[in-house]
Amino acid sequence: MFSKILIANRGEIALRILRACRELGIPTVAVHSTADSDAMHVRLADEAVCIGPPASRDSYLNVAAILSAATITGADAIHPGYGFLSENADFAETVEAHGLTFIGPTADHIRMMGDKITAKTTMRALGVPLVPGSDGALENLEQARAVADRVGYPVLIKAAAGGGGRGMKVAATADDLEEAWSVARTEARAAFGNDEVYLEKYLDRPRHIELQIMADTHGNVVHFGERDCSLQRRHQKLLEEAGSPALDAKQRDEIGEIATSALKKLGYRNAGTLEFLYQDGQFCFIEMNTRLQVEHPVTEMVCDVDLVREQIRIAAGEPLGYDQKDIHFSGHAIECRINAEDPRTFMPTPGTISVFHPPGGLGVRVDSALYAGYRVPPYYDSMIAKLIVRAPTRLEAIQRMRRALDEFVIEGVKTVIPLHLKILDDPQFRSGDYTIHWLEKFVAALNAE
Ligand code: MV4
Repeated sequence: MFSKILIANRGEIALRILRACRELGIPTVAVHSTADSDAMHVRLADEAVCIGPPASRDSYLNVAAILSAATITGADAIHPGYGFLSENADFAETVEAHGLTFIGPTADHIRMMGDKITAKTTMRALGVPLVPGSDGALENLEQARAVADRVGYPVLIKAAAGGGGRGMKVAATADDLEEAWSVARTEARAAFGNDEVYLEKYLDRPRHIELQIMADTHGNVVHFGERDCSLQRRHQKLLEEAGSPALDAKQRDEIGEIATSALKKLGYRNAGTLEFLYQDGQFCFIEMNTRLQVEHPVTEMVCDVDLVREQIRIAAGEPLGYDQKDIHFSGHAIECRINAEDPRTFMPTPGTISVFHPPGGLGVRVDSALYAGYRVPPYYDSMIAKLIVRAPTRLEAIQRMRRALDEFVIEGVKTVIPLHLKILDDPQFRSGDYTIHWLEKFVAALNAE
């Protein structure tokens, strides 16, 4: 096992990783920018190193400073959390070249999945179902036209280097294809320095369902079921559930079997998430995330597993020690992301937290690095807390979440708590019948009132 872990992140996820390290008896090193000297992760870690000024590129993305911090403190492993350097293959490679362990997949697998075309080609070869579309990169407009004619309009042109909704263009009909093609290529070149694009049939009302995978270095691969992340606004997830209201245990077992056998053949290691669009009972793989995700707690709650602990054990070479039949799904979990934003305009509202009273009680979990008197800096993500509940059924989880949101007192900054309460009271949300477009329409209707 590791003798000391450096946590290359901030906020609630730095705390989350620190807690797993503590329970494993591993000392921790926090790194922080000058804007985060008073941050909770700095206070709670065994050691802390300042790695640069507020801007992320000078601190949390500063590879040389982070490696120096690891060297001077004698850390032997680095956990990247999510965001920042977590899906940077060069960083993973550099960490390992310095004789340290990167707590995550290999640099090669990060790179492979970072290219969305390679990711799809790989998954196709491994038997994972995909959205109908081009077989690899498109060379020219004529090829795009041929594929679009085959799969039928509307179609989407996506950037190979994109992901998370960046670099996508819809062509509703054949008349729109040329325009979509050139705009997508130009934008991809400007945004990513890579103008490779591919084409997919546009699914008009899918759900976003993702599957949590964990693989050790001894060839054992398991899944911890799915999360439904359809409630998003501008590609920012707001509320996630485990399991999906749209799936039953049989469908979960089927997609889980396909995904785990694919990743076993791939020789994948550590945590990973396969993202699917789910429509008309069909799973269509779109992307794979090679990191721990923000919404991992809902999975932890229904599976009673500590995913960060598993990541650390696997990185240290330990076997999982259990297999798929030992993983059981119990009840339903919901996560509400609490952002310091205006609940109508979604404008960030940095400022000083004057009152902080988190909720508690049975089945309630708060992942947050806030405290009363803390100043939310303007330089980073606006998510200040995650409120997670678990209950025997989905409706009980919804009731518990409403109760917990009512108890939650955060003063000094505006938050999206009022919006969450409205979502939880909506009959269509409560029925579980929603798609990736639901939240956008719900917010527009609220703002029209
Ligand atoms: C799609 C799609 C419809 N059809 N692909 C957006 C984020 C990126 N991960 C993939 N995205 C989409 N890909 C096909 N073939 C619709 C979306 C999409 C979306 C997906 C998941 C969650 C929210 C979304 C919001 C708008 C569009």
